[in-house]
Amino acid sequence: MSEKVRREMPINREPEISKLTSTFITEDGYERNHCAQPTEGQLNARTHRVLIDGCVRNPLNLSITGLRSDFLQHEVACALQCAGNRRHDMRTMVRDVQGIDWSDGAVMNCRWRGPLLKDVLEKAGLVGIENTEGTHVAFASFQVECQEDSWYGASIPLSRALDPDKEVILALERNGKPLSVRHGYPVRIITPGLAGARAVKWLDKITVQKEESPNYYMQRDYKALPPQAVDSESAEKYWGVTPPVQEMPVNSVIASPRTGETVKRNSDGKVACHGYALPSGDGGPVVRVEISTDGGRTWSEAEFEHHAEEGRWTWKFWRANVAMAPGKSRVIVSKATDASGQTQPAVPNWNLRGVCYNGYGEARDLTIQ
Ligand SMILES: Nc1nc2c(c(=O)[nH]1)N[C@H]1C(S)=C(S)[C@@H](COP(=O)(O)O)O[C@H]1N2
Ligand SMILES: [Mo]
Repeated sequence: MSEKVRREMPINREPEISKLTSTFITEDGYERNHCAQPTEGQLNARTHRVLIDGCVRNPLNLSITGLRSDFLQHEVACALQCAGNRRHDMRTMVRDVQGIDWSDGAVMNCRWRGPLLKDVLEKAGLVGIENTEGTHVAFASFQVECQEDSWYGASIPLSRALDPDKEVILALERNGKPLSVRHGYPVRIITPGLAGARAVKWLDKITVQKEESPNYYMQRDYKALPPQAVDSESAEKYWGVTPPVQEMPVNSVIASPRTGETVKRNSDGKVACHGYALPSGDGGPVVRVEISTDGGRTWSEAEFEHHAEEGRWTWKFWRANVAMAPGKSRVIVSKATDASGQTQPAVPNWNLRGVCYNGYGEARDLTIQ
């Protein structure tokens, strides 16, 4: 199978799962855009500025050189995933949903580097605002008009932005190199543990404010609506009362074998499987992955591959050899648990936009030989 381009314009693509899980640090990552990508010529690291405004004492107008040289550079390894990752499973396992039909590849595990958002906000100095629940730090990109709004924006609670342990950064580099245009050049937000939608690319402005970002993608998208919202019309009254997706749930996926495959057992009568597992928002790292071949009645524990870059925000790669008798229509499922005790449900609640699907990882319809 080749990589899948989900929508050409704007570009939305995910790598093929075997390629994605062939390296712990992802070079070729998925791309999710609600607008056309800015052109190379449009963005220029020498002239680009990030404005810091809102409830701050000294509004700042920061250059990329300034972001690099006036602040300590912080590196964080984390998974960045679209909240719509695995939407295909919610659509096929539960009920139809609205949104791009992502398989398991709308996630990448990278090293990101740049100043901590906290340090930038402290330089601007907060004023006239209390660090209460509703207080947010909003991110905006005005580079290209989006499909549903004229700009792209998102926000996170101020408390998260100010907490150095949450490692929210203005990323200038990915995997040791300056960002590419497709992943946010010259600067993007990285919010470990949170939905990719909050990691605003081509960042122009950061605003400390008393409410969430008013942007469409914060208010009318990326929300796990209650099951009573079954179509666009019935969803209307729930958008305003449903919180935006922030922390992502614990998850795991079986990268091999894949649904529909014919698998030859090893000489010891076992089937080799492997995949990735992701921690819940702040609950990482993943501490256990279990595999079942009898629909979840009994489980055996998978082994982790260890990597120098692994940490509380990264994915983990797991492997298992499971005993299976030859036969058709066989199923293998995986279940991850993280350090906070969060564990995957067999099937999560359905929601109209198909966000945050974290049912058991599944390989169905296997022929075992
Ligand atoms: N400016 C801007 N930032 C954006 C988006 C966008 O469309 N425009 N998409 C968001 C979404 S929904 C996701 S999942 C991630 C995807 O990041 P990537 O394209 O680098 O994989 O970027 C986020 N930041
Ligand atoms: Mo996304």
